[in-house]
Amino acid sequence: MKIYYDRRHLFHLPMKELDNGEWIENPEKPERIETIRSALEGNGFVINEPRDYHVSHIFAVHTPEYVEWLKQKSMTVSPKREYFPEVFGYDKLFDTGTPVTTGCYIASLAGVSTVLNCVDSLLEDEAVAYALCRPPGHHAGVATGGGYCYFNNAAIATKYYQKHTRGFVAILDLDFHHGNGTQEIFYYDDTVLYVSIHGDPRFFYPWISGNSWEIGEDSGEGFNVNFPLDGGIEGPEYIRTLTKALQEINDFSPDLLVVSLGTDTHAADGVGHFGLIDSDFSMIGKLVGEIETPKLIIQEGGYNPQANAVSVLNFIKALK
Ligand code: OKP
Ligand code: ZN
Repeated sequence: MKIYYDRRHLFHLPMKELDNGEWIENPEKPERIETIRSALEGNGFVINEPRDYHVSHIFAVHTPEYVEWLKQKSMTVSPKREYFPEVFGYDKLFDTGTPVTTGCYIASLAGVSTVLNCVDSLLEDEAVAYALCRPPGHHAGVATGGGYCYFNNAAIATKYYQKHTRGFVAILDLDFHHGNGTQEIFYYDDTVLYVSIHGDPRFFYPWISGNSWEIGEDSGEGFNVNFPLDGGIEGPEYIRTLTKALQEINDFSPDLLVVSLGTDTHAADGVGHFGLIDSDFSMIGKLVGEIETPKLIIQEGGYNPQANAVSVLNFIKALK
């Protein structure tokens, strides 16, 4: 088990989010990752610092125009301010929770390095790797950022792995929110299976995607599987759904399993709306661990720092 963490995530300090007409404190805070780091260290796990990777690995997923736009905006915004989209479409952010900050580009780039280092460790025969990164990634699309995400870590890791192996990859997205970005990126792709369990988009962010009838298109048809669930569901229903999701993954028989691990499914999370408790994450880790492929676990959401620490620790300890 290899864990990678890059402290440059600390450079990204979003302050506020326009939520339903109100300015709220942006929940995507450094602390949500720092508590996980100390819990892992306190339990004897070794945390590794990644090496840097060239930005071109990102171009396998995101357009150079988008990456360059983010870099330029991030480098010109004042450290005391943050930039919100003014004209949607011109500005390449699709919501008002994902400002450009002075540190967002460098932090996102460092996050990509954590996942690529994880992939390299798996290519060198490690069985499991965990990328303890922020900001999260699964809402970022080919040419858009949103949902606190700028670069799609799971997608970039998948493309990097495939560049080296031509292998088949299953992505299991366990964040409370549907990973619209990851779905978009692989929607026409039959070499990547995307499976997600999330709050029903009729009631929850990101609203635009995550329905069960979104199954992929053209050669990608059948390689996108969504399990939307009602708010408030608890362990037993979640585990029943997870069992179905894992069956889909087993049928696909991937060479690599990527888990987008959002811990905002915990009952104590203020952004997600499920009712999972600490011990549910042990069960989830145990069941995911039964998939017999190398595994890359990527941190996505999770906004209660204390709940994050316990959830991730329980998940990681139960993974075999
Ligand atoms: C990111 B991730 C609800 C506001 C929601 C954005 C939530 C992004 C979640 N009124 N703001 O998937 O954890
Ligand atoms: Zn989420």
